[in-house]
Order: sequence, then structure tokens, then C-alpha cells
Amino acid sequence: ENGHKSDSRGALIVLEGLDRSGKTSQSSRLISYLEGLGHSVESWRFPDRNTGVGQMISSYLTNKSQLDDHAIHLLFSANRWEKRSLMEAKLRSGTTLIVDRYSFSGVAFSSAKGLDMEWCKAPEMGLLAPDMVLYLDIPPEKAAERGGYGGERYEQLEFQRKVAHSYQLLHDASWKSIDASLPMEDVEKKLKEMVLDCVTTCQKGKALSN
Ligand code: DGP
Ligand code: NA
Ligand code: NA
Repeated sequence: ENGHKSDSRGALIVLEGLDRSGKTSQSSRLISYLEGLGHSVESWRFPDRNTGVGQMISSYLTNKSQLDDHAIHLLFSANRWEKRSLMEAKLRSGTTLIVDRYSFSGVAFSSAKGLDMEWCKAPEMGLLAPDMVLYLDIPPEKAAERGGYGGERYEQLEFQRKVAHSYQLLHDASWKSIDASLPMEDVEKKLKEMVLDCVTTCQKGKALSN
């Protein structure tokens, strides 16, 4: 103890993966787990369909509207930007955020349509950097078998194969891959260990970056 005010903050933990990779259920399990240990934690997801921009995205995803590929890309990005300051405030106040999809989804899904990957990354620059990215790795065929897709625009096997390929190109050393075709409980166990480790490191004062 050096007498300085604690820099303790929450961790920004992102879950990425194909549609039906299990992110949403694993996210709620992680939340219960961390809450049970007495941590302040919130579940977030992108796109956040509750904002004005989010409603445009939702209408696009449900095929109620058509948009140029670049235009929808920028809307997804804007949807993350409009939440940036709240996200930062939460983290600084000590709340850990478990976020279901973030910039990597933006780049993976849009580049899967053929957009240039560097162009796709540009509007994401300056958003808060995740402390950890957990990639729920599942073969597209296996994800498609899981109770079927919900029928939204991107939920098609052929397209998900392209997204999987894009994710592979984005995957770097900061990512942790989990075999998401394992039974749910096994995936949960691995995720809990990784997340607890990350939360503890951030509490010790790891700086927030962008
Ligand atoms: P979800 O609510 O997690 O099911 O996401 C809705 C769909 O939108 C899903 O197929 C993934 C896709 N998606 C999420 N974020 C982005 C993004 O930033 N850009 C694009 N093009 N697609 C995204
Ligand atoms: Na979906
Ligand atoms: Na999801």
C-alpha cells in the first residue's frame, strides 16, 4: 500500500463468435458468477437496439429496410460510439462490463461481405480497448444445427462461413479462444477462470486504453 487513491476499475470483457455460438447464455452465466463473488458487473450487448441508431440497425437486420453495406457498417459503429462515454464512466466507477459483441463483429461481418478490412476498422479507432476478447469458437455447420437460426439477415450458413474466416484473420494474441462446441458447462468453466483473472488484474490498476 503506497497511500495513493486506488485506480481500481472494472474490466471490459468482450464475447465474440458466430451467431448461435452461445455468447448470450454464457454471458448471463458469467454475470451471475461475478455477482455471486460480490463484483459490480453489467451485461451489455451490441448492437444496442434501444437507441435511434439501434432501431435503424434492427430494421435492417430484420429485412424491413435495405441499406448500402458501407452505410450499415457506419451505423453499427455509431451505435458503439454513442455508448462510449457511458461505458467509460461505468468502468471507471468499478463496474465490469461483459459485452456480447463489439468492434470485432463490426469488422468480421462487414468484411465478410467483401468490404475492405482496413476500411472497416477505421471507424472503430478510439473506442475503448477490451481488456480481454473471448472468442467462442464453433464450426459454422455446428452452430447452424443448434436449434436453427432466428431468420435475421446474416443467419445463413454460407454467410457465417465467411464471417468465421474473417474472424480468423482478426484473431490476435489478445484473444482467448474457447472451443464452443464443447458442452455448455465445460465452456462455462473455462470462461469463469479467464474472466476472474482479468477482473482481478483490472482491480489492481491496469490502465484503461483505446
Ligand atoms: P445479435 O444481436 O448479437 O444477434 O447481432 C445481430 C446480428 O448483427 C448478428 O448477425 C451479428 C451482426 N452484427 C453485430 N455487430 C455487427 C456490426 O458491427 N456490423 C455488422 N455488419 N454486423 C454486426
Ligand atoms: Na443473431
Ligand atoms: Na448474440
